[in-house]
Amino acid sequence: LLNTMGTGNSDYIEQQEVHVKNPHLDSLEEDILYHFDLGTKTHNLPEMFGDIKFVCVGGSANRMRSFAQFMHQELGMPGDRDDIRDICAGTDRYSMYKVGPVLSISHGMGVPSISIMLHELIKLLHHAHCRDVVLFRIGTSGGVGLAPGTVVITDKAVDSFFQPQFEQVVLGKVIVRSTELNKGLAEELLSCSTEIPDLPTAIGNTMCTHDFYEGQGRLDGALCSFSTEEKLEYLRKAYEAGVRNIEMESTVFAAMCHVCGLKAAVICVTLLNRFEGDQITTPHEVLVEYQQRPQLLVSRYIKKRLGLI
Ligand code: R2B
Ligand code: URA
Repeated sequence: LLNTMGTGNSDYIEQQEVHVKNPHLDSLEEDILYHFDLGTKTHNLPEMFGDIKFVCVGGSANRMRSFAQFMHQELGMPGDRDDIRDICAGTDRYSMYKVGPVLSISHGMGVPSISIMLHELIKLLHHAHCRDVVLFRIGTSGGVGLAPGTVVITDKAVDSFFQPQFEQVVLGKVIVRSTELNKGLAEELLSCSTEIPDLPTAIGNTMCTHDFYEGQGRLDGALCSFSTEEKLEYLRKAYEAGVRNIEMESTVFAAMCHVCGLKAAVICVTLLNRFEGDQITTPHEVLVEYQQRPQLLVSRYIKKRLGLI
């Protein structure tokens, strides 16, 4: 890349545009981001979103509102944190909140739900001419051999065969994409975690499945086709392959960010240790506190990057 800014500042050279990888988009006169209730003709996307540097996504709409309110406080933003409005209020598919350079969006559960959101999010960042954006998925997961409440920073996002890839059927054929995440970012997050008291954190592989019950080897679904021994054997194999937690979105998140040149990380707290059980029996207040842990970590990273600490 050429340093066209004429500042001699090497930071500019590293700045990355968001790449959409679709030649057909150029010929669209208008792009309607249907599930966000936003569009290139109805909204001034560069004005609304051009200053975004950090995007945080997570499954639940309420949790992503709480994260936005938390960031409002942490960044010392003016106004009342309770007044932050849902930019996607025109649709109940996803919720979106903007706090200065931070965008917080919900993605629902599972690969199809997050993948629809990511198509529209990546196009939004592209239409808004955002540069140098970092994406985080903050979520919950089942731990594999870790104490409940441990924060796992994903090294590799792997599929149910422990392979670092995401497979998608396109026009009746399987397309395979790499799920490589940014190693430097994971290391930086791990280093931030050591500065926060009482935040047990590990780096490990995250397994992404297409189901919460049988797909994650649970014995407590409406259906179960295997024995307790078979379940434990699978979890042991996962552990040996470096898997430390299981969730339902990481592979497609990593794959889409990788293709589009977005620096990305996955940070999920474990709600239970799957070697010990399947049901989530932890009290509600404890679960709420656990779910704040990835938020604390990402907030610290953002504040450091903004020079606030
Ligand atoms: C973690 O939690 C959800 C299932 O309970 C799912 O979205 C995930 O990845
Ligand atoms: N989310 C998952 O996908 N699995 C768990 O076990 C817990 C949360």
